[in-house]
Amino acid sequence: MPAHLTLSTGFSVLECNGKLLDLSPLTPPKVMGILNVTPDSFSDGGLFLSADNALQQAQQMVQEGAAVIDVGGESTRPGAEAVTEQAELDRVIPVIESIRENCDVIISIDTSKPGVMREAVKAGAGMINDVCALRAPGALQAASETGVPVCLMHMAGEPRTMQKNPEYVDVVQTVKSFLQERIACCEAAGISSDVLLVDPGFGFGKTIDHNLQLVKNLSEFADLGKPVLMGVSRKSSIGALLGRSANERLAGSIVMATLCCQYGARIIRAHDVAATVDAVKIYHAVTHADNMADEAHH
Ligand code: YH5
Repeated sequence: MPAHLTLSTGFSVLECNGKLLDLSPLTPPKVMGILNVTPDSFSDGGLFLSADNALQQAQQMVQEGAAVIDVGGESTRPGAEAVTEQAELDRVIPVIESIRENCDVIISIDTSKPGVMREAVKAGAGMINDVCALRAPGALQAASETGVPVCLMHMAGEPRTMQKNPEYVDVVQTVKSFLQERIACCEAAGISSDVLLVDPGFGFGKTIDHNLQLVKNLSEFADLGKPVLMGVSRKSSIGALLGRSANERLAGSIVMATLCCQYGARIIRAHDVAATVDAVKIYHAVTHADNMADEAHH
């Protein structure tokens, strides 16, 4: 049996602000659909139209099988500039309220700011996805007060500069130790051990080779005893390996996501929800194929 099935079956169902997220190994990995609400995602730029467009995108992703919608108002792409708390609130809060009113889905807030965490959960978010792993001043306290599950992601440096010259002696051990330390900080801050998720942060201060090592050794992160979330969708390492631009990376992203599942990921963060849901279903069917089934039917 693969290690991730024998070692990490402890977690199963997460309570996300009134909605349940079943992560038990008896069900396929879940897909988290990406919903960017940054001005550059919309040609018109108007806030009202943005909220409307965002709801339509969310509804589409829910129809395609997303279990979670990850709403982000601060671009964390390599090279991106920071945004003020008020600007981020203005972008994400109307979108979260609208999704909560219109869709039966768990909403994740992609933020590092304590004020945004608080307001987003009040507005209906059921999970916090923080690429800074609650390192911002006040973030541990804010997340603790909300009580919702938190995804702790590893990032070396900050988005503006993180891809300059990433270096590690051992990327897997460095990232694993970092996540272990953040888990300890969360527990010390009163965050329940069983609401934490971990993510090695594919593409965040890592070279292509670093990213490949993280995928190949993902079961090490599952060994932390928390559900593993992984985001590889359309990322530049996939582009570089294939020589493909962002809109040509679907097949590469799907294979990479499937491998992440094989190595123990329980949630896949993706732009292309329908194709990713197909992948996790096929992964699950093969993984749970019953060798005795033919005989039983005779
Ligand atoms: C993640 O992995 N990623 S934002 C560059 C791209 C394509 C996509 C150059 N938030 C993650 O999606 N949260 C982001 O093409 C995340 N894990 C978690 N937990 C970056 C992104 C992207 C960047």
